[in-house]
Amino acid sequence: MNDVGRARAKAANARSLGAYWMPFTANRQFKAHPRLLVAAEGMYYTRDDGKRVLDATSGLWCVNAGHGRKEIAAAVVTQLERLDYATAFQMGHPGVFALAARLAAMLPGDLNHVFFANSGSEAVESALKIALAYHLARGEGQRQRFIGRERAYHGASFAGIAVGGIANNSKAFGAPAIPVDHIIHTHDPTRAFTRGEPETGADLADDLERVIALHGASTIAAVIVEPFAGSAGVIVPPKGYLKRLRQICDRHRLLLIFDEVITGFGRIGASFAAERFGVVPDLITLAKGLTNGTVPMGAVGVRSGIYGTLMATDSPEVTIEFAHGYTYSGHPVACAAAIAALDIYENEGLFARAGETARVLEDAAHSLRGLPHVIDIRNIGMVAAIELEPREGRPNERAFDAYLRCFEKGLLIRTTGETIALSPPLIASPEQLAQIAETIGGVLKTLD
Ligand code: PXG
Repeated sequence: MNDVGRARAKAANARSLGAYWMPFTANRQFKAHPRLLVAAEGMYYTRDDGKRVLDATSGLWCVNAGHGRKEIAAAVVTQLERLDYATAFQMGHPGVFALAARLAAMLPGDLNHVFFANSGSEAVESALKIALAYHLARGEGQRQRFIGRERAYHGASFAGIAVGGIANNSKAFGAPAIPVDHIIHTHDPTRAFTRGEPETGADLADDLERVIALHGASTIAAVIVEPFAGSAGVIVPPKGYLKRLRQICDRHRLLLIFDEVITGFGRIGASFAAERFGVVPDLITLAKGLTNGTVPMGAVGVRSGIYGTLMATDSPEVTIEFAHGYTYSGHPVACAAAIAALDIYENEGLFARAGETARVLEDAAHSLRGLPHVIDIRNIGMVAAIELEPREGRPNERAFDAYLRCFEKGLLIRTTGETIALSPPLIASPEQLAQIAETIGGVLKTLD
């Protein structure tokens, strides 16, 4: 193709890609150098040029059982043909009750009730509202403040960015929509290259006491944390940290919300991180792996005492106890997809398998220590992070270059800031995990 031909092709390309405003994407860069995925099966995507791409990110932390699962597709088709939609308000359908019961049985402790939403963001929003409504129903309506943690991601809603701890996600959107404060994060560069949970640092949880003293416990509704921070670069909690947070919340009667949108459904070798860390939260938010990423769905697991309090009202029976919900809460198709996904997880023992394969991923990731630019490697369960030294004056550029070069070489990774985050499907073979590390290692050697 000559220069004119190339210019024409580029212009046509720009026209056809222009209409779509891509989320959390460098739109100009993408549209100049598009990356398109057209199919997926097992551990691999297929690009529009036919090349296969090994998926080291489970899509976006969601396709835990691997791509193209026929059982889910069949369940979705059957459901669409039988009952395509049923209103969630003042009406039910069998699938949503079955799914709620199934999740309640999986959830730890007495988290026996489930509220449905359509994404992680909506699950977080719903959990925060449940916390406020609960305190109001108990006569403590002055408890309105939420405590998040620095470097947390809790979705893109106004409430989510308020409790979240990533300035880049909130700085364009005005003052926080709800009263919030934040405890310090647990990342400590002096513990670089720690395998799994750091031995020391549980006392970082005591920062919650500082924030409580600042505002007064009686004004605080809940504390929300990701058991380990995902999007902000995989920050693994020190041993005992989450138990200590739980104790402090109990002491001050604050609800504890675990945002398990990433950490749930086997990601760290258990149904939920709560189980793995031996800490029962009051509310738990879920999404992503709930349907193996196939159909959007979010959910909130709720302890019996909270649900019971909101139902124990003197108002007439026809009163709506909790004025919140979505047109697509508990959508029949999402429920069918979720039940099929849970069946796969169970039948294939994928959560236990993830616990085993985690060791292989840990070794593969830490084998990159000593390569150019690598300043830290962290891991937990089927998650690993490789943090790179930033280029001087050009933040995030080196990691993004690594992302682009890996994609050229047929590997999909995720980068967040200076960190490469790996979260492969739980079905990954040891050979595929070795391949992931080998490709990244090769790319790191070529990066300036
Ligand atoms: N909570 C957590 C802990 C999440 O990781 C959400 C809530 C929001 O979920 P929805 O479904 O509304 O997107 C998430 C989402 C990344 C990345 O780069 C992670 C997410 C979203 C976008 C990017 O790691 N997680």
